[in-house]
Amino acid sequence: MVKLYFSPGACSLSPHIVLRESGLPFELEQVNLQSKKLKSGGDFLEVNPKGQVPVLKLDNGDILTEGPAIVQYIADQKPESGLAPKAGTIERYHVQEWLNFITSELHKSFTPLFKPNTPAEYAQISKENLANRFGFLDKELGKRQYLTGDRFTVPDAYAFTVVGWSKYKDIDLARWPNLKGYMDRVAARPKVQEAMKAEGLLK
Ligand SMILES: N[C@@H](CCC(=O)N[C@@H](CS)C(=O)NCC(=O)O)C(=O)O
Repeated sequence: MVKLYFSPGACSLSPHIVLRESGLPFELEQVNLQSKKLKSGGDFLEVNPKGQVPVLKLDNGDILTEGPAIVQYIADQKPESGLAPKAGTIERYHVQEWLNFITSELHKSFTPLFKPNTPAEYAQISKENLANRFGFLDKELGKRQYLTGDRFTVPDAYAFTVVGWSKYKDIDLARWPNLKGYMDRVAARPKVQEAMKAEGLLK
């Protein structure tokens, strides 16, 4: 069985959602990102020297890091789930295009907002960059239900996770109604609810 190393509400929520959406059996191992210790005991840096979640430990013991790679690996274990189109197709490249956009333009613009030593002006620039990207997302989501079409694929789990951090940083999504509607739509999915409950993010 694969094992997902996660921290509640962190970017590891994305592969956690994808695991539940895929139906692949898995177990969870909680990580303390400050102390780099595993909840069950043990040193997380021995699992991932980068000290970051998500990490997926495969059945054969291999370790896979980097969220965009992990979600595609999971989707490819269950191609019938439709969570990612077949590798090599233009539809798959569009999935990768979204994953790359989310990781580089959204995820890493949020990171300084969570660091206590980020200067206020830098935080302000990060928030402006995010607002600009949210404007783009809002236009795209005016055209379709999910990022790549009318069905949920792996970048939706990632976008939902990262855009969801807005609530911790006083960014009101009501400014972008299509994006807000999309967040509500993803949040209502039963497997998304299950993942959030398992991480203690929902009652
Ligand atoms: N490039 C990595 C970044 C992962 C990442 O930023 N993880 C954060 C949580 S959202 C983390 O583990 N932070 C702790 C740290 O960097 O020490 C990926 O895309 O998976």
